[in-house]
Amino acid sequence: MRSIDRFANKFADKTLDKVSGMTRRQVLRSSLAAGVSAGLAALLPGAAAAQTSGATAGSVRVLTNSHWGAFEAIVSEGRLTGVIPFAADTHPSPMIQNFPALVTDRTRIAQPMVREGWLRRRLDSDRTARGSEPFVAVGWDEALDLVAEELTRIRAAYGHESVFGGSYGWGSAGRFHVSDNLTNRFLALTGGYTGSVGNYSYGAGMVLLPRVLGSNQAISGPLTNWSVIAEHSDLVVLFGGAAFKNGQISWGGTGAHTTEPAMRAAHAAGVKFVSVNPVREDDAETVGADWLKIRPNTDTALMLALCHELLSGGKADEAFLARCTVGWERVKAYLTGESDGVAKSADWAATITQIPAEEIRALAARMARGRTMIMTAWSLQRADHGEQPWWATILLASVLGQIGLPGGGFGFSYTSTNGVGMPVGGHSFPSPRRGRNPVKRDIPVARVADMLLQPGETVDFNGREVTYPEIRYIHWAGGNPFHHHQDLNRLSRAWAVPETIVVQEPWWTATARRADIVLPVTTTLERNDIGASVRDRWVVAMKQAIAPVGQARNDFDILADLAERFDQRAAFTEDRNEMQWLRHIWDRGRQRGARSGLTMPDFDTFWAEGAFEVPAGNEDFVFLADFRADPEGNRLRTPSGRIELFSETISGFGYADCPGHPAWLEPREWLGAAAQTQAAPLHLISSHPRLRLHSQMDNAPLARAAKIAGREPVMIHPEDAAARGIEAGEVVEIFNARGRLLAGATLTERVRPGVIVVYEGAWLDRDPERGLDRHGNPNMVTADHGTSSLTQGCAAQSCLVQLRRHDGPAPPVRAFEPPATVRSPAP
Ligand SMILES: Nc1nc2c(c(=O)[nH]1)N[C@H]1C(S)=C(S)[C@@H](COP(=O)(O)OP(=O)(O)OC[C@H]3O[C@@H](n4cnc5c(=O)[nH]c(N)nc54)[C@H](O)[C@@H]3O)O[C@H]1N2
Ligand SMILES: Nc1nc2c(c(=O)[nH]1)N[C@H]1C(S)=C(S)[C@@H](COP(=O)(O)OP(=O)(O)OC[C@H]3O[C@@H](n4cnc5c(=O)[nH]c(N)nc54)[C@H](O)[C@@H]3O)O[C@H]1N2
Ligand SMILES: [Mo]
Repeated sequence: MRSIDRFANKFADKTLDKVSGMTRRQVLRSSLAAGVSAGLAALLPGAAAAQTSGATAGSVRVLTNSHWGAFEAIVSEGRLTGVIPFAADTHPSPMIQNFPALVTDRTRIAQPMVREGWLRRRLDSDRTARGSEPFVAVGWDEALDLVAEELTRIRAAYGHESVFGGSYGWGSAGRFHVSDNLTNRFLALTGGYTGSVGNYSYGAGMVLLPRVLGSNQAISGPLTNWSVIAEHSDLVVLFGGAAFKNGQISWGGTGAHTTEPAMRAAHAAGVKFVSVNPVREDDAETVGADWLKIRPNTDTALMLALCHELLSGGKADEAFLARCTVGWERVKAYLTGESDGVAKSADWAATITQIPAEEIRALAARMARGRTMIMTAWSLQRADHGEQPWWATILLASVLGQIGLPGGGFGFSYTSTNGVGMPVGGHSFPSPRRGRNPVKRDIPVARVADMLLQPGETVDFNGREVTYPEIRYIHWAGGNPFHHHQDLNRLSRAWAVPETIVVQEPWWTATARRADIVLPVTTTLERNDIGASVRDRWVVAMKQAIAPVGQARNDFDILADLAERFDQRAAFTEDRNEMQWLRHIWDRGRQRGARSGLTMPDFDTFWAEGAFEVPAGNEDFVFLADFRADPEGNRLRTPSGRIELFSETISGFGYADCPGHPAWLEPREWLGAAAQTQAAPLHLISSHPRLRLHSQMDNAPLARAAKIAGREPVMIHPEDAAARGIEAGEVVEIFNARGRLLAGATLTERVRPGVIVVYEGAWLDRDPERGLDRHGNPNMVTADHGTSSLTQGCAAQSCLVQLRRHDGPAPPVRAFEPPATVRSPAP
């Protein structure tokens, strides 16, 4: 590897030095002293190996990348024995230490498998037995023949749209082995499929923002840099922050973790933080944030009241509003109550948010006093009417009038994923194309169960209507819907609809267990790839470290063999093997880079060196500065060319659940709904997990060590626990009309009374008779409906439940026990 000095210099990110006034080394030392970083150790020669078990004489180190961070895999006699964080990463995620146990865990799928009932009886098999029947191990040729036969039969009988290839999910890092792209590519080449659009992360936001701001730059960046925030912001108001836990991860690969050091540096530079959150995240404490413990799902009311306070106090920036926005007069009439008879005052919002009116007034005054940056998390829009808190964020920033000024304005991703607000520029690498899909029938991604259960029905979506096709075949690769989708009892009913379900997976996840044909896939350590993310400055040569485990194969090779059965191999592979694809991807990325003035080495040099550091981009970048300076010359791509506080387009759709301007609309489920809270008096928040990525790595040591009584922890306020006679460490049951789950109680004053938190992603261990998950997946109780007719996003965060102690012996958890396999189908 490279020497410490070279790294210290290279990673001497001017940003941090400028804001902290410290040298790079001091920054590293101080964060280490604060106990947050193992990174400095990794920069010191020898120290890295010493702190990592498994490095022995004769072992080799192989650099690779992952969603959790880049690392060197230590390989000894063909086995992965340890992991060393990438030397340039000062804040590596502890999760990378999971890999040695994870790749050979007993939950790996050893070879292709077919559900016994399906193999024996095909169409007459009991489809509700998916997930409980044993599997029959088969050879690769037999498995792929079965897949090809089924696809052909079903397409011939019901048409190509009866094949669902929506296949949503995070898969693994790397530009080449992108499982859902490759699946779509195969299905498109062989006739087409019903696909999906959008995502679960910010499905409501990504449909709304193009109409309000003309693009999704406020999510995907570039956003105002942290260095600018550190220098110019007086105050950062975090709606749904700060959660360093989420900054551990970035889709596509993470060379260096920057969120936490950037926020710490801003704090050190004197920026003040306010965290509006039903949960006191300890990371907010790290940056000294004041905590406003808002009632869940009520941020829109708070934001409207802040606007009302600014307006009534003469602090609304009328000049900015007139020059850069449209619709202010209509919104003003709504804020004052002229249009609906209700003034959106601090007193009004206090009863909704349960934040005292004087605190709301004080916050409004504080925001107007200096330069204020508003950061709103993705989680806020993963709720009923999820577009409203985002639109209200833009309204509030517009009323403050600091959009486009250094350190002012807003942004949506700062605390939701790594690398946001860091100067990165000039590089992007293609993946194999999905190809042209002859079937033009995409559903909003989070409406998958509706589609399966309601074929022929029509749903509103972003000004058009989507009619659900009748699905007979599902092909899923790189996602785990039996973790990620809402109301898993309902999804179980929907999952019994298709005739055949094929899943490509490395591990026996809940979804793999519920397939008819299971095709085992390699992990990133068992193949070659290029790790790159637009949010990260490191492009990493991800070199194969170990041989495929069991009979696992790459998604690419599986799908190429399937394509061959349709005479499409050459079209699928473009006559390239893995390394030829990597060379092609690199060359294309290099050409793109050249167009934006970036000089990159040739592929062989990159591969030999192991990593390429993209130079820092413009570190003084301020989001919407050009637009503010000249709104006419730099029009936004909205109908008016300005920020649409009122949208004629959205208003024209006539959706009752999404009017033409930001508005407070009661969620279907929230703590202010007296009729509901009798049976379900607690609001369940299912945030993203600290010790895993969704369901990935739940089967690994870190997450498993954090279980309570073998189950996913639930955070409960001591008052709520006492009222139910619950003590720490006990097994509790969380339930509502949709379903139930068992979890392990932790008592903490970090949650607001009336709120409980269960992280998403525990591997499902469902008892079908009782509609109960024994292990603690919160999607057993979340509601499965769209955010609104406009956006149809995932609304998991609007969920009321009840809680009680589980009396008597708790059932054992079998989530990590592979399903039974039988040798051959019984006669
Ligand atoms: N209640 C609740 N539910 C939520 C959320 C929430 O906040 N609350 N958040 C939602 C959000 S934002 C998201 S993004 C989703 C995430 O949902 P998913 O993306 O479905 O979650 P993962 O667990 O990352 O699933 C990825 C799967 O891909 C597999 N995999 C990894 N690498 C490969 C590969 O190379 N090939 C193949 N074939 N498979 C591979 C992994 O083993 C894993 O099973 O969850 C959503 N669900
Ligand atoms: N470690 C880890 N990091 C991840 C992921 C992971 O699975 N694990 N997943 C990645 C993905 S796919 C995504 S989409 C992002 C998700 O990023 P986010 O959506 O931002 O993450 P969450 O953890 O769901 O929620 C963030 C914060 O919002 C708060 N919150 C919830 N409801 C409300 C509310 O009504 N009002 C207010 N004010 N706050 C609320 C929660 O308490 C939490 O502190 O994270 C990414 N990063
Ligand atoms: Mo996400």
